[in-house]
Amino acid sequence: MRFLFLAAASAVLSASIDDCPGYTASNVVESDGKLTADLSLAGTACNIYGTDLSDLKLLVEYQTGSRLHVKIYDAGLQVYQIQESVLPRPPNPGVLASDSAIKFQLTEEPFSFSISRTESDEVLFDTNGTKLVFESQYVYLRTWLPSDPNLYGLGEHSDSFRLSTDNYKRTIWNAESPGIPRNKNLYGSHPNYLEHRSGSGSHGVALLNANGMDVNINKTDSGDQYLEYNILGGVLDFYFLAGPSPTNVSKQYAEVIGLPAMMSYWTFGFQQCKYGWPDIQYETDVVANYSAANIPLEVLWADIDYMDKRRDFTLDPEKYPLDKVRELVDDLHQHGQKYVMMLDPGVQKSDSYAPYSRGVEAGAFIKAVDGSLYRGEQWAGEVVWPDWFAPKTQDWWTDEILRFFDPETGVDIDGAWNDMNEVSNFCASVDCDPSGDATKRSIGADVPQKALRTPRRSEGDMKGLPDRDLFNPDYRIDNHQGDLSIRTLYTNNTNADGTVQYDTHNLHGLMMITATRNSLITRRPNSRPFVLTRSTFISAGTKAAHWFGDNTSRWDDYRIAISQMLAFAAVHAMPMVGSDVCGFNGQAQEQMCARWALLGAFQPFYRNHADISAPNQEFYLWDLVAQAARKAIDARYRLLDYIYTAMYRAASTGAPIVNPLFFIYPDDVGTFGVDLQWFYGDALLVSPVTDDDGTSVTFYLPDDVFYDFWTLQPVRGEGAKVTLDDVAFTDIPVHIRGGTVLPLRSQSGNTTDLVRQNDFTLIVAPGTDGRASGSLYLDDGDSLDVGDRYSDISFTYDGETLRVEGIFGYETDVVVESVKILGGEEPITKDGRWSLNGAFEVTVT
Ligand SMILES: *[C@@H]1O[C@H](CO)[C@@H](O)[C@H](O)[C@H]1NC(C)=O
Ligand SMILES: *[C@@H]1O[C@H](CO)[C@@H](O)[C@H](O)[C@H]1NC(C)=O
Ligand SMILES: *[C@@H]1O[C@H](CO)[C@@H](O)[C@H](O)[C@H]1NC(C)=O
Ligand SMILES: *[C@@H]1O[C@H](CO)[C@@H](O)[C@H](O)[C@H]1NC(C)=O
Ligand SMILES: *[C@@H]1O[C@H](CO)[C@@H](O)[C@H](O)[C@H]1NC(C)=O
Ligand SMILES: *[C@@H]1O[C@H](CO)[C@@H](O)[C@H](O)[C@H]1NC(C)=O
Ligand SMILES: CC(=O)N[C@H]1CO[C@H](CO)[C@@H](O)[C@@H]1O
Repeated sequence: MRFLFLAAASAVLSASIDDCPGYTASNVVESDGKLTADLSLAGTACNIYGTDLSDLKLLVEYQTGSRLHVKIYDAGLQVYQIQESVLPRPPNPGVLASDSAIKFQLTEEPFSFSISRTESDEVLFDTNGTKLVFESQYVYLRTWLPSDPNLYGLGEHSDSFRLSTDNYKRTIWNAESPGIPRNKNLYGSHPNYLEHRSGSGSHGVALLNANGMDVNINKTDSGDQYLEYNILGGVLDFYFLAGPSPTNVSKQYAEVIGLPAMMSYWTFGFQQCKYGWPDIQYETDVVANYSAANIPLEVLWADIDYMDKRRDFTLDPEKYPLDKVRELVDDLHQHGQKYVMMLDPGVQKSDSYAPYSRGVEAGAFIKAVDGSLYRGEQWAGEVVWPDWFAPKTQDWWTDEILRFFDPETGVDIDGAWNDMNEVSNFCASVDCDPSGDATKRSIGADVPQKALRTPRRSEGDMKGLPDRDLFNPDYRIDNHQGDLSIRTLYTNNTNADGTVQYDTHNLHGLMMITATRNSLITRRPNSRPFVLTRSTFISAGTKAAHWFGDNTSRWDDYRIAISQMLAFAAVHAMPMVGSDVCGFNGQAQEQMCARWALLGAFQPFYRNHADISAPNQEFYLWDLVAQAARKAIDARYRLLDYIYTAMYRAASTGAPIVNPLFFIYPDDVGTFGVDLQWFYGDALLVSPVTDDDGTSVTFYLPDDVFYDFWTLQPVRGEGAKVTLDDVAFTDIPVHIRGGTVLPLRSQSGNTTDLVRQNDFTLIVAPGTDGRASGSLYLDDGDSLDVGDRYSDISFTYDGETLRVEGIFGYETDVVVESVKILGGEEPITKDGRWSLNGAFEVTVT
């Protein structure tokens, strides 16, 4: 029977899901704010992709007035659940069901449930008419959706920001993904989405599940729209978020998974990297050439080039000798600049390599079934990987970081970059001999044998069901690498805590950045750690920044970087994101690089980076690009405190640092599909030229008053598209939204340290009602805990008087030297010297 299914066409398979028995709910117990029930298999097991579990539990908790927790799990508590140590669950304050904005409704037989708005009965999530399938290696649930819904999220992907809703598959499984292929799984796993509806607003659905999955968004033959989860295991741990505004959903999601980490002021500076810089002298020249070109460089990055034989915690003795590296880092620090270096998870397996020997002693590496170390191939050749679940791994990692990055004797870095942490394994088949000749290997040719794991431990510890095929589960997710274990750790590996990679694969990147972040805090206890990661999972924003991986120097990747930024920052609670400016792979072309230098300046994380096989693309190499970069960085730096304030809001409330247009105009249907424009913060509308080599741009301007950021001239938006022609390659259209107050540094500077010393100009951009408001957050820019040494200042303008008030805990000599009220041909300017250590008012008539 099972064999038949496997051999049959997929049409037969999907029909068979309909033949599954589903579940019946019983023993329903409802108390204030809570509901529990037993779910039992309602008929003969269908065992399509594993064994049906006969007894499940349902738990429903009204956690807050706008958050409902719904969990379906096995009665025996054997099925894997994400460790609390990796992803702490939110506290449950608990409210009465009657006090909740959304409600849960149960149908006992056949079991189904719906989530709807309490006030309007509008249904948000509904599994009626479809059957839950809960098997040892396959979990299936379908919800009905409105026709052509506005769905966002389910990252990481390189598809449109507003997801396609017809025949669309989002596969979620962290994988090495050169070229960031479209319609495929990439480096990060975030199985949450936001749905927005015209009139009634937004809600969120977060699924805390780490297993590989396909989420299909599609229509039935009769045109009914649905979203369905096809998951390789784990439990259904849902959080339904009521919104009703899109921003409410972002904040509610951050409440569930944790607020984003606050970033240091300097991390918003412009950064340069390149894989393939030949030696330390060359890096020194890059810094000098930026300076000579008068393009501010804040951070210099070191890719694996610095390493001796591409091993972590080593320097190439000839190309990157310690004294020369220390000299460069000292010089950077003296000029207020920073240095960040790469650390990969693959540790070279060699007895003469001390970090390896110390790791072995600490029991820090993943072991194969026979107790030997599990081996693979990475940059350093034959490698082993840290088992982040092992009790001494963190201490070993911290110790290596403290040794190598010792400020007195080593390289005094300012941040760490974690790459290849999906993890990426160059071994592409089970026949791979990592110690052998890499060139003889075929890619993905061999299918591993079935590998059953025998039960070895007590029941009820939520560490994973026994007797599963951890290599080739019968349900195949659409992983672009092929089988689950291809080019990564074998999924049948057991972690130190007894869980298996099959269940925890997607956590590796998150666990590595958590460990790195902890180590950096040990190293500089008073500074905010800066970690950049390629691989992510739910809550990675609480630890690190992220760039969108190995894209390509082409216009399409320039465009898609906008969608990726919006999804991460607004839907996945990861504010500090950006693409490799000018593209990673391939040859950057001058005009595109100029446009990208401008676009990148309005993304939170701003770094130019290229592959070893790509020609150099430092901004100073072309006059046109240098000119664009100077203009872009000048504007970015004058806006630094404005975006730093937005970062603070993200870190303290979960409000997005950049906003999709519909977050600001949720009732304007014209904004729902916009993914080539965005709000940088919540006041600046960025509308770059996006056509290949184009000089004109047609973009959406909502029905509101705007002001050109560059000329300060008013522009009335009409809820329609407008076209700008002859946009030079050194220009990017940016508009200030009416109704806002922008705190701008009056002048830029060569480094963010210098920017911080400059006074402010307040730009007041009255809305259609003549009023405006804004805010400014100030602190020392770097302390991990600022205590009460911060200022959170609000600006309100009523048409006559600008009131400046709030909390003034950060003492500063910097003043407001000018207030500009926009609206007329020329702004009305009032100059003065208003201290930012207390409240004041400015009346402009
Ligand atoms: C489920 O769907 C059936 C068929 O459309 C309908 O009769 C029934 O009322 C629905 N139940 C709920 C709880 O929505
Ligand atoms: C969408 O539905 C069609 C028709 O049933 C089916 O052929 C296709 O495979 C489905 N696609 C996805 C991604 O589920
Ligand atoms: C949604 O956001 C608005 C505006 O910030 C706020 O007033 C309201 O309390 C929020 N609602 C919920 C349920 O969080
Ligand atoms: C720096 O500029 C000099 C002078 O233009 C040039 O010869 C050199 O190649 C540049 N070096 C780098 C690393 O860009
Ligand atoms: C720093 O900025 C000033 C302008 O403020 C400029 O004249 C100077 O050349 C810059 N110095 C460097 C090293 O870039
Ligand atoms: C995983 O499966 C492979 C292929 O069957 C096998 O060689 C290996 O020993 C298994 N590893 C573990 C840890 O079970
Ligand atoms: C689409 C594209 O250009 N993909 C390329 C990305 O880079 C890898 C190398 O890392 C190439 O193999 C792809 O062809």
